[in-house]
Amino acid sequence: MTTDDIRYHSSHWGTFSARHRNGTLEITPFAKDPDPSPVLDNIPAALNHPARLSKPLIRRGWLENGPGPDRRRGEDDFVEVEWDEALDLAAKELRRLGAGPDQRRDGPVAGAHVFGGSYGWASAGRFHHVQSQIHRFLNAVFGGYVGSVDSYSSAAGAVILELVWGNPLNHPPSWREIAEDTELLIAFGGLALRNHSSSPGGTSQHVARSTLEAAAARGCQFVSVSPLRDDFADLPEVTRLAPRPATDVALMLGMAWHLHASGRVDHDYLARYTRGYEHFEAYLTGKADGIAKTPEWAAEICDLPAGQIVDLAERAASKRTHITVAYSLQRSRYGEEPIWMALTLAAMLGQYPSRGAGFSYGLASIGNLGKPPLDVPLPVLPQGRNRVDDVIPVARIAELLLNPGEPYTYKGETRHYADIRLVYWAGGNPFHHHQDLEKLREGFTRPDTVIIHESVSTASTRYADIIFPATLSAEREDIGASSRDPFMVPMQQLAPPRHEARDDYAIFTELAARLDCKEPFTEGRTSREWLRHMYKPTRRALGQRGLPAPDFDEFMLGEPLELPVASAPGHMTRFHEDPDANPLDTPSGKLEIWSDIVASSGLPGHPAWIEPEEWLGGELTRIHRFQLVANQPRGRLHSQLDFGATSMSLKQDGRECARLNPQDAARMGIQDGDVIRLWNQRGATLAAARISDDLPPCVVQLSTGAWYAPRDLQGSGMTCVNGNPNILTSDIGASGLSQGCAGQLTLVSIARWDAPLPDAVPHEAMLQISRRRPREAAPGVTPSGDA
Ligand SMILES: Nc1nc2c(c(=O)[nH]1)N[C@H]1C(S)=C(S)[C@@H](COP(=O)(O)OP(=O)(O)OC[C@H]3O[C@@H](n4cnc5c(=O)[nH]c(N)nc54)[C@H](O)[C@@H]3O)O[C@H]1N2
Ligand SMILES: Nc1nc2c(c(=O)[nH]1)N[C@H]1C(S)=C(S)[C@@H](COP(=O)(O)OP(=O)(O)OC[C@H]3O[C@@H](n4cnc5c(=O)[nH]c(N)nc54)[C@H](O)[C@@H]3O)O[C@H]1N2
Ligand SMILES: [Mo]
Repeated sequence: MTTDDIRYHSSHWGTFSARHRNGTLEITPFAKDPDPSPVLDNIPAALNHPARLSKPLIRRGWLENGPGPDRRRGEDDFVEVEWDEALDLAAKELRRLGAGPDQRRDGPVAGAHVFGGSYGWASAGRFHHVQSQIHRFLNAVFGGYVGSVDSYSSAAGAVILELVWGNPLNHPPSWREIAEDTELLIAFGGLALRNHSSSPGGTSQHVARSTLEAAAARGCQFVSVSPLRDDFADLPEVTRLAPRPATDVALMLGMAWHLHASGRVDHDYLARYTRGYEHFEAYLTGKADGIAKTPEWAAEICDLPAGQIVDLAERAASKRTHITVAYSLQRSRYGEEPIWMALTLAAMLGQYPSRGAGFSYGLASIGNLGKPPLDVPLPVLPQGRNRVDDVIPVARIAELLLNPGEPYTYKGETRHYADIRLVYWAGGNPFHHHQDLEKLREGFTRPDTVIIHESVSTASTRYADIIFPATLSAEREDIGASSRDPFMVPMQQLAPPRHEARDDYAIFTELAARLDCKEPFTEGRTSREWLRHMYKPTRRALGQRGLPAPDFDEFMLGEPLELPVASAPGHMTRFHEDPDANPLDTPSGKLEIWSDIVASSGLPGHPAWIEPEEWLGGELTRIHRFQLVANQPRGRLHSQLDFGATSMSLKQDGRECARLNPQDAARMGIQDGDVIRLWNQRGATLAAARISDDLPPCVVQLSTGAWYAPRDLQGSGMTCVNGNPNILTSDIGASGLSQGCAGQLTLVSIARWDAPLPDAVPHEAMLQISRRRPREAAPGVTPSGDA
């Protein structure tokens, strides 16, 4: 590549161009992006970072003793081996577990003992998207795998909405309506611009800021309901309410009671479009349980003045109001309830059929959701057929590994956990994303073998037996596109693969060949041939619409290509026009304020306030008095590129920072910059204190994403020295209905750390890697790196 050679690429947090200058990669955000994300600046450090994995690694205990459950997994060192040896050993193990061409016939499926749910965000790019790759591979060689459903992003919310509203993806919000028509936007969980930075598959235009500014200029008012001030942009006309975390349902019930008591409920709307309001009304008024959900009742729970609750209800009733709920509210115990209650509140207001009014889910969380859908198909890599009819709700991973055969409930059914012998993970970081990491550690001792593909030595690689070093997206070419983003990006290769890293596709191809399954996996195509093939449907559709439709080679050498968007009215609009002709995809075809399925799952059949175990109004505050908010990090996407410039600039000595309120800090003698210990019954973590008025007393915020580095510290027990909050969070399901991730909120204690301070563990020191001694080499294999 010459110094002036500018190339395009895409990431989940933005489209960009890049060129090499003076030995570094210089990144320029896409010119048509009005508000690029600072997270882009994490990319340059990644290419040559010492945390990059350079050769395949095998865990010593596995290499010496073979597969099997092993408590040393996570403690052991790793031996560097040559590619051929690693691939041979992996293929031999996959074969032992049943992989091979026989799995393509009918009959029992070996994949029933393979967990391939492999949750994670991977990278942008339609072909190298490694979740698609791993599923295709496991289908090809094992006939299938135990998968996962829902996501850590949205599980309780997705499950409840599917039952009472229809699939939320069919009812996307619209930035345009907010810019043009909304008069009052009430955002539960706020609408954090930092979160808008990322959308799965990539985003070429960050539009939240300009949309909110346009709405504000038109006179739209905003209410941000959130414990953090910076969960909403600094605009005029923002009312900020900070109820106790996890009490939004009570707040909404107080508003609903006021609407009821003041005759502001739109009964015509309820009769025409909804089902079961009478059950809810009996609960609201106390006819059912003797407790009227008055603003005063709500005020006690939320710790907000009742007058503010009444005022919010009045404002909502007198303006064209849009209620949006962030995903964060459902990543919580009984996380179904705030989502369902917000939908119910919007229905009671009855303005839903008006443009810009009504309800939306996730507008604050995934920026592309509010953009119009595309009018052409995008390139897709087919995943093949999974013959194993067994999935876990994604956040049950530790339970799955610990409790084979045990029952659990999901969506009103009882199911049983599979017996997993092989865990194969690529494109995710479970020791980032899961809760109660000490429990997950225990779970990972159980399988016979754990295989991971990674480009860097994340915490999860430490719990593997075989680690294959993968390329970064920047080291390969691909097509970047996402279903609601208007640009398709030629992802041009920015750098050659580092060390011996290989593309996931190349790794799977080599394994498939050793298992006599190469043809079904590759269909005879190279990566480039796949890209060319996958590009065809999009090109054809562009041509049919008379739009510019460059051929594949032209596209790959060109600039991001603008795609047409669909203008047909959304399903909710059609439903409101004629609910009988265009019913919702719910059991009754209506918006369900009462759901028989929910009622049969052990939860109330209508939205309700259910006291969680860990909240600031509960008993447990006698032991742990702070509410930890473990939200998404400002400076990176999850744990990805945590060593990058933006992410590192927000740390102190390589350690994550936690924010707390000045009153709390003063009482505990904590100064800005002191290291604090946060702990509870599950574990402890160290973080650097940042004292801030942006959050209320008794709330502490520590975002996710610091690389988990547990140390058994004297007097503190198992302690993450890097500041990962998931050693503290609980992995209990949101409820027996959804079993969703409830990791957002946890009760913790806090104190200044006065003992000798252990250093944070640098990213490149997560694994203990040994060069192999010559006598250890397998027969016929040349030992590596022992010169
Ligand atoms: N307490 C708490 N926990 C949470 C959350 C919370 O709010 N609170 N949020 C949850 C949410 S919403 C989510 S989505 C999850 C996110 O959890 P994850 O999606 O697991 O997190 P990432 O850090 O994005 O992990 C992606 C991994 O894939 C690797 N990778 C990227 N590209 C490639 C590739 O091409 N090939 C291979 N082989 N590997 C690749 C990266 O290096 C990285 O390690 O975390 C969840 N965890
Ligand atoms: N920069 C950046 N952006 C991201 C991501 C990232 O890792 N980094 N991750 C992306 C992903 S995968 C997802 S799923 C989305 C997630 O999107 P969200 O789930 O919406 O994001 P969070 O930051 O976890 O939470 C948003 C805010 O909700 C508030 N909150 C927490 N609990 C409560 C509560 O009980 N009541 C109220 N009213 N507010 C509460 C917190 O103050 C928090 O800052 O973000 C995406 N965007
Ligand atoms: Mo997410």
